[in-house]
Amino acid sequence: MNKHKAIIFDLDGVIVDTAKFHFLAWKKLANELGFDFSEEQNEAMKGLSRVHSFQKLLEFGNKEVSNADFERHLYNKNQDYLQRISTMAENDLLPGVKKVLDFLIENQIPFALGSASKNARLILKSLKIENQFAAIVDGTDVQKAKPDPEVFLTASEKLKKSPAECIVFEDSVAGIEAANSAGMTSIGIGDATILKEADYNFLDFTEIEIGCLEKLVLKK
Ligand code: B16
Ligand code: MG
Repeated sequence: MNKHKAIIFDLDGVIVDTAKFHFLAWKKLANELGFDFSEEQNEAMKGLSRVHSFQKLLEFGNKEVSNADFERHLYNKNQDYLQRISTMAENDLLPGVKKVLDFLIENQIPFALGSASKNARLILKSLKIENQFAAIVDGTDVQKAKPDPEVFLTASEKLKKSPAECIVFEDSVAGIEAANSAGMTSIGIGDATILKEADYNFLDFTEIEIGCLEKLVLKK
């Protein structure tokens, strides 16, 4: 039996700093619709699906749009976002991520992606790491978005690990809630005062010592 647990990585805000581009694209759309959108409001949208994010944005702005406009704005927002990330390459991995991935590969510790993004595979390709994942579960694979645990439970099934054997790295409140309700170990990447429901917190991957990671992934 394998002596290691498995890791599930969120994508946006954990592996790569696309969270800031989502924010800028939503802010541009909010401004076009006649209201502003703050970084604080953005925290509540992180990790949510594209559709849920736009519904939340409209709530913040106290706006309603027709179904046709809803689809049109979503399409345009995604085009804007894709334009912003079009130059993404290998060196855009967030600091410390490569060191952690290399350690997992060297030690044959399985890892998967558990992201709400429908652009996840494209982004992993740009970063040239898509072949390193034992499983990829993204916004195109699930019915229920975070904070529902479906994305992480599907990843654990693909990894052939029980939820208790999975450790999730997440930067969003919705994602930490999803990991916790899946019965997994949750690790918050970012502001610990925001991700206060996480089992462990780190500002970023440079803060994670390999020795500490070794202990976390070893089955008791
Ligand atoms: P897309 P993650 C999430 O990715 C983002 O955190 C969230 O802000 C975004 O709305 C969602 O993906 C959908 O992204 O528009 O690319 O399908 O953090 O779960 O990797
Ligand atoms: Mg994220």
